[in-house]
Amino acid sequence: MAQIPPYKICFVPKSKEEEEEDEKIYKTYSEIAATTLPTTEGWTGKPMYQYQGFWYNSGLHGIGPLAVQDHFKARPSDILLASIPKSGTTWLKSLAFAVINRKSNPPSAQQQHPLHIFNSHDLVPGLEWLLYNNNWNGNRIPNLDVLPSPRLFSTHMPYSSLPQSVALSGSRIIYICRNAKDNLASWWHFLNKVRTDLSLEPMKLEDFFELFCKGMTSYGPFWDHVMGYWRESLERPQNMLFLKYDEIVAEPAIHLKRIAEFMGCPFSSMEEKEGLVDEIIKLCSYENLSNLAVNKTEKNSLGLPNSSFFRQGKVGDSANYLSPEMLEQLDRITEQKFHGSGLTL
Ligand code: PAP
Repeated sequence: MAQIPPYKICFVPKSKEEEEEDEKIYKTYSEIAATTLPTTEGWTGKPMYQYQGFWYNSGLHGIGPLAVQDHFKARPSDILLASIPKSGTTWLKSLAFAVINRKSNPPSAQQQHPLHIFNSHDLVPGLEWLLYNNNWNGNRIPNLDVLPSPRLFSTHMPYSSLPQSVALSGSRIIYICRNAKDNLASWWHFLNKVRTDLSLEPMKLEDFFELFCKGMTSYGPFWDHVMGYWRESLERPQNMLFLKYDEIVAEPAIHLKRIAEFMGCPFSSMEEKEGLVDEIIKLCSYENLSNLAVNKTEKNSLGLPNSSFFRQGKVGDSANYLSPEMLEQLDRITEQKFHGSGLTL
């Protein structure tokens, strides 16, 4: 039987008055979203709304982003794993969790390791789509004070929409991104899996491609999302580590060590000699995680099968689906959008 994910302690019982207050808060956000924000048809069958320049899927994330802005208070020791979906979030969460908890949960623990018991999304909870997501949390604002430091969270929200306390507290952010072509292909497969589960017709690649290029997919525009974090990583490198999926695939050990150092727990030479870096890479590898029972058979709190976060885990797979013209168009847009920024993907 599935175990209870650790983050659930944030939903401690509240008094009737507190519950009513939370309900009121979420009702206000729902009214704001329904009456003042631009909306369009979303791929889950529920509307998407545009908030501060980015699109959110109400069917999946509810009005979580609005609640995060007002209610999440970052601690200086917090570490936030940020990404636009389908950029390697599941992988980054596994790596970061395994690194920071390696003393209490050595990767050699095998079946006892939390990554064998939970999908990484349950170990590093998403702020807006899990903790503050009214679609499933029963309109309760979570109490994140009960979590011990350093707290690990994730978010898909754009940098410009994060609550001010993230920058003011000096908390750290690790951002992962992926080239637009593989990101798009991964998204398209994922959303059609979700649509099939919801008994909706699959979306044609051509239609999704058009939406992606217009920036009208969840958390899009893709390029603005990446650029927001890129700029911040240049401004505040001590607080923001900017990673690329394709580079981690090519040289996992180098990037794992960068992650550990950035998180404030670098590998000692003894740990390196003992092979800990390689052990963590192996534990978090696509091959290992995708074959674990928890990721093959169980669902996450939103009801999505954990298996939907694993498909291929390869670089360049988009070429098997997108036409040469589509690939070229994405390259062209990427070049235009990133021109002069120093960023290439
Ligand atoms: P999310 O933002 O919805 O959590 P995310 O984890 O960012 O999704 O992206 C899923 C992609 O990461 C999938 O890519 P694909 O569709 O091109 O195959 C998934 O296979 C890949 N992925 C998941 N886990 C790993 C891993 N351990 N190593 C490498 N890639 C992985």
